[in-house]
Amino acid sequence: MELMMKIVFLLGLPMKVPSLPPVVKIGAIFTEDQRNSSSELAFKFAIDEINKDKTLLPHTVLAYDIQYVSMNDSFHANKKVCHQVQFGVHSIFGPSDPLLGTHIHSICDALDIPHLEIRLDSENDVREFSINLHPAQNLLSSAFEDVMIFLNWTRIAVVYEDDYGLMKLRELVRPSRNIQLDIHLRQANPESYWSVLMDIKKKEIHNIVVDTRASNMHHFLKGILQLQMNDYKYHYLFTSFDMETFDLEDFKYNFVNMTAFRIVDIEDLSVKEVLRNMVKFQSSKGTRTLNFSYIQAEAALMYDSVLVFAVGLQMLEQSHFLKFSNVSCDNAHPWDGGLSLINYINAVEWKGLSGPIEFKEGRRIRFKLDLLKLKQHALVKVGEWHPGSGVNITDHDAFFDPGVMNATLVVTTILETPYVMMHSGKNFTGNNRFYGFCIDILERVSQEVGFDYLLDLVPDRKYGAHDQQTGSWNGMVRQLIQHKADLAVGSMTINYARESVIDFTKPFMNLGISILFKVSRSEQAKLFSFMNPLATDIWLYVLSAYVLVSVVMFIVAKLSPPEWANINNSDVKKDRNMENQFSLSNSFWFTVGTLMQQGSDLNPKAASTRIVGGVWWFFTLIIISSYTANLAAFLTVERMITPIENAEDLAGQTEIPYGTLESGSTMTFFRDSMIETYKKMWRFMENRQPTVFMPTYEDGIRRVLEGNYAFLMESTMLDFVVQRDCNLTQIGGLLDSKGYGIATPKGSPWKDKISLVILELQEKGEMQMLYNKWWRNSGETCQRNEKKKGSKANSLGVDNIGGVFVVLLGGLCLAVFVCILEFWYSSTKYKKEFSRAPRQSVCSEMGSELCFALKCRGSRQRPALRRQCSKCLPDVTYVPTEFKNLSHRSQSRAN
Ligand code: CWD
Repeated sequence: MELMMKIVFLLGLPMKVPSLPPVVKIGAIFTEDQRNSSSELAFKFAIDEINKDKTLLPHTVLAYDIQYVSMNDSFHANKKVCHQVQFGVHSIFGPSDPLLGTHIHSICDALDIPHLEIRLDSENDVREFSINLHPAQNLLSSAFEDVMIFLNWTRIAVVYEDDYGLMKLRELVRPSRNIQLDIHLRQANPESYWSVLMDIKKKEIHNIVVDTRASNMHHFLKGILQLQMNDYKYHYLFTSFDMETFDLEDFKYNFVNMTAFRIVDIEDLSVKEVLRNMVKFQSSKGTRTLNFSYIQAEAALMYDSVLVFAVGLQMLEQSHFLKFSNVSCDNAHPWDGGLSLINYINAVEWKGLSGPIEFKEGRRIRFKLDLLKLKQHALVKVGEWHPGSGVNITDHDAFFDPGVMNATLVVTTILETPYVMMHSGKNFTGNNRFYGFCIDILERVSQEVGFDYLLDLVPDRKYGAHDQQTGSWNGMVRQLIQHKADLAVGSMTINYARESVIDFTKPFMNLGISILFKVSRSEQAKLFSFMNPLATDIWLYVLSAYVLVSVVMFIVAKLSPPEWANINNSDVKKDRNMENQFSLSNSFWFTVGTLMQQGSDLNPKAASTRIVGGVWWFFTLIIISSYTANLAAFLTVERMITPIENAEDLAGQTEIPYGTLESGSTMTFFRDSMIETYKKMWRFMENRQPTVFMPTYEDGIRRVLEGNYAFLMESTMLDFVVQRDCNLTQIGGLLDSKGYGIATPKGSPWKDKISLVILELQEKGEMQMLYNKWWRNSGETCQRNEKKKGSKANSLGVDNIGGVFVVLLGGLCLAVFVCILEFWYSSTKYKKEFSRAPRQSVCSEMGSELCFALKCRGSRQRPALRRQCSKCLPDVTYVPTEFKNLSHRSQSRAN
């Protein structure tokens, strides 16, 4: 039916001859407190407008009857409505009171009289004869929820005034919504606002949803002022659509956050036009409830409801005949024209003072809410909310732009050289007491972002650690969580646990944990420290090379013919008594002489022996020069005895206790680590008595200097102390990697602004300049440390000089090969000379030669060329077996 009406209307096809009575009567119910209110005015003005308009209902005049009822007096309200019904009204308007509205609706429903309402209906059920212009409660709840999601609210207080207020907000506070909210519900009235607000303040809840009567709003606002809950930390979300009508002058300059929706866009030109006419109308009636700049939502809805009724009538006029309403409460007989009228009103699509209007089953499904935020000059529109499309924020800075707030922030800090230090003496007061790297950064940041600050030391002198037993935090983290400070500045490490309860800016410094230890004593000079330049295995290899080369020299020399010289210096062919200078002892003497760079009288003559000599000389050259160079390094470098080299060494021993700063991120790093070595270290630290956790890092350094203690500390600080105290040193590298940041309470509007400045300072190099100022540009730097750092001498091992052994072996192989060639050449030549000599292979000849050399040990006479072995065996000429026969024959021939 409804659809059919719409289609007929749109096509402009009348179903039957249109006709409206010349006077259409309507009734309105207002509560006593609405007498002469803007709503009543808007009602009358709307009727006046419609009656004057010659296009809307040209042949019909609207006549109205207004009745006033007391709040909660449903009996008289019902009686008055019945009276209006008797009078023949075609519809009833109002009241806006939810409870009275329900009673009156039941009469309209029973008599089929259209009921045009402007109240927030907490019921979601369909009401057949009701057209409600107020946005439905479930849609409003979605709007508030979207804003809370946008604002990242996690903990809120809801202040409502009467039970109906709670019913109104029940969608909002219902669990299992899209957001996880910690909600504190508080019912309040003007007498209890103060105590309720005080309670909220004590609980440190900063996000508050306020649902109070418009008439009591000024009491509530007064309470906020009295309790000084009017700074930027607090955010109030009002459910009223009329925040623009309240005096917020006292709140504009304290940066308190106040947010609300409005349903009337007073900047809209058509709204302004209607308002102007309404004000003129009001003047003609002699009342002064409206001004040109705003109108209450209720009045706007009332105006729109009358217009919607008139448009519905107009639509009905084109297709229906509007019957007289001749019903009465007495016989409860419904009006048969009511259904058509309500259907036509339900089909109206209109743009009124309260924005676009469209209904579905009497409920308003189209409207627009403007999101307002209090800024310094006024409440300004910062976004919109539409059913179905959610919140669209057009001015993010209104919520997160701390730059415009010239606020004074409380900054908590902790003393730690060179980050934050303190001047002593009475001349320094307030912020001037503090100086250091972080104070310089804070000063730059405050200038750029535009805030003043008050620096104060954290009472418990701790950075902040989570107590796993009590679940509470201490130190600067606690100050931020409790909103006792707005910023925490110092060497405050960003870590997972902290980031889940507070916010951090981008890091301004990067670091890791390292080990601080006392510089070890110099190593005592040792009797055999001359051995240090070469590793032990190199010494052994040199010794082996010496033996090998000497033996090879001996063998090669024996086999190599040019090494054999005539004893008598006579003709070699005639005198076969030859000698060889490379006996075994001479060979060893030759190699040791060259190894010691002294030489010997022995000079190799054959190519093979010269090759052996050459590679050996090369070998000794490299070994001796490497040894000499490294010896120089060893003599200039002080050798340190370091019992630990890294964290694993620390973990693997129990003699040297080690610890961290108490309640700092270094301690929690070990406590929460999943790495086995660090877990082990934590178990050690936890159980060690007396405690290894130091209350300040100065105590840690003092204990390190006392000896037998390693302090696990942050590398930036470690650099600082090691540069200044030559007795301290860093052991090993970094165990982790992290950064220092400026901490803020969760959701703080300052975080992003400060992060931007930090990034800017880093990119411009100012951060590095500040670092140099506090770390490097001080005369206290320890020089010895610098010198020691790069000058550590190590024994030369196979990795360094192993190649020379390879060259030596290659040379020896070459020498043996050349020796074989020489021997083969000589042997061939001899056989040609003595053609009668029996044929013998080179190998067996070499074997014989070697055998001869070994048997004769010191002999320098050579059998292969058939020299006599007079010295070896004076009576026997040593001849290899193959030559024996020939030798005998030549001897018998000689005899
Ligand atoms: N902090 C720490 O835990 N160890 C250290 O060596 C130093 Cl110098 C400081 C504190 C840490 N920066 C924190 O924020 O907890």
